[in-house]
Amino acid sequence: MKRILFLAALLGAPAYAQDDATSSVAIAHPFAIETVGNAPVGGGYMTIRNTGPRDDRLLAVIVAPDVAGDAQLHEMAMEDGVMRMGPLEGGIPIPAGETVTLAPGGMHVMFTQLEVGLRAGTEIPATLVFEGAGPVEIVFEVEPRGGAGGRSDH
Ligand SMILES: [Cu+2]
Repeated sequence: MKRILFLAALLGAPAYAQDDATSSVAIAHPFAIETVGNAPVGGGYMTIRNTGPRDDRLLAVIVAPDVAGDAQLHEMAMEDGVMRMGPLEGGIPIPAGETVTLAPGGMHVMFTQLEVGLRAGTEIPATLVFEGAGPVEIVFEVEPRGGAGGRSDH
């Protein structure tokens, strides 16, 4: 919790953000796709709906250090005919009343420094840090490759 508040302060979000009744988000189907072998990185996906009247922004994802060394917000985009990915500077805007989807081939959470990859059937507890709605606890379910989630980015 300390780390979240520190991060919120660092990013300029008010520490009392979670008490702001006018900011709220709903997270649907947070999932990750199992890695091949002990790959050091894996992708996480979900649907975020802003149910409040104010624009919000997903600033960061915090993941337990025993699962992944770090989690970053990434996007994939075609550049000169080549698919590239990189960090999303400034987070992901979640406009009021709208739904934003993180999915394979697009925006995603990138789990890095994985000890033993991601195994289907396991769970990744994480905290999403929103500028307005504050910290939101979620659990990514790791799904098998080739499942409903489609192919992995990585
Ligand atoms: Cu990535």
